Amino acid sequence: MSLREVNFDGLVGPTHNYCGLSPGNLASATNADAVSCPRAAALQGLEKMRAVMGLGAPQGFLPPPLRPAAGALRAYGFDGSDDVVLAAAAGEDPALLRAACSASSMWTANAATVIAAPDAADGRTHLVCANLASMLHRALEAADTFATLRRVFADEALFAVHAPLPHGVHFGDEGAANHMRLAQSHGAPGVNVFVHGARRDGRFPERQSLRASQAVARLAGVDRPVFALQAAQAVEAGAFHNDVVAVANERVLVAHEGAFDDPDALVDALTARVTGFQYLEVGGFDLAAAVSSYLFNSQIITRPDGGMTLVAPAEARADARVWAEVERLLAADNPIDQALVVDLRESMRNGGGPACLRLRVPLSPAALARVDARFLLGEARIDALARLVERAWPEAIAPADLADAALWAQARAAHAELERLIAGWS
Ligand code: SUG
Repeated sequence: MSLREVNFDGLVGPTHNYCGLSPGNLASATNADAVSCPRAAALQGLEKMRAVMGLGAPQGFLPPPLRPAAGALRAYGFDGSDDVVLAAAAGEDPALLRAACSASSMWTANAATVIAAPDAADGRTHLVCANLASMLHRALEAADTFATLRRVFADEALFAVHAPLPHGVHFGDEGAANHMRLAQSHGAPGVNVFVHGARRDGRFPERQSLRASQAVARLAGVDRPVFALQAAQAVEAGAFHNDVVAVANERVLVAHEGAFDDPDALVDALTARVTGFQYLEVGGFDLAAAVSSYLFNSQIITRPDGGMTLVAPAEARADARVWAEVERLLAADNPIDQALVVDLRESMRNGGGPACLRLRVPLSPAALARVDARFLLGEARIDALARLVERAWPEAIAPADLADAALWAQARAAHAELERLIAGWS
């Protein structure tokens, strides 16, 4: 089957802010209470989409849900108009208000786990919406993301969009950030690797549970899924998702030597099942540098000429030891022969690099033709989104602004304008 990988990036929403909401995510904790720049954040994301598109990869996007999520707060007993609800939450439960203001849906690697059609029992592309149960602000995303995915992938003959797993306290699921598809090429049948945590009493929560990964594999009917435990020291170093320490593309897996609890077992399983499998282990720097540089959160894009480009965050380029390892990789005998550096500083300061910002969906030409075309991008649409962001997104937000009705009104207006723009593309 001929499949192309389409990247669906999250458009950064107008309320992007730094509230330190994610324990175990060191960037989020370090930048707690800093002033954010939503306009710059969204523009940086759009330029990254443009850069990836420039490599010949089809690009889509997922729009942000309306934030603050006044509607979600009603379930907790707040009543009245949206502004009354938000003002009451600001007074009575400021942490809940902050969660309801988060723009964290931008990190679409956590929107769902995607199982490619050739790997699913019924031959459809499966998207299992993540419940993101371990963090309140992220759990609030799940219902909106489910609705968005159903909108974009509406054709049930080709797509199966699954609801978030219920009872997330037992089935914590963080989506594609903990899933890797290894295959000789995008179109070949793949081996699906699900990386998970465990209850190991460390300092930080282990956000992906094995049971959730097993459930996702069952829902899509994955043949012989591989389950791999994250190394405890990786979680303790701040690898709250596997995509902070490992990245795969087609037959290549690039990982820090400290990423997995049992790397040999994983490499043996993949060597046995993926034609031409190459494990590119990186060990020239420690896990702390892996987490601060986010090298492994690079995207690896297969170009039309068959070579692969590493789309790396500027923070990786800025670390001499890390970049020396990149140069070694580029020079070595493997398909990655080019690096492209992108500036995602605003997202990075909340722990979200290039790969966090995109959901990969491998699609046949027939399936791509059935994706809602309003969510597929070309240069002109990126330009139009950038113009809207320049006009309507706040320039800066300090955490105290999240309780300001003027910001809520600006965010609502920006969201409405975005929806109008998208509607005009139909
Ligand atoms: O879930 N940060 C996100 C970052 C997600 C990155 N995704 C991947 N690794 N795929 C998180 O921790 C910070 C929000 C705040 O602190 O305001 C946040 O949610």
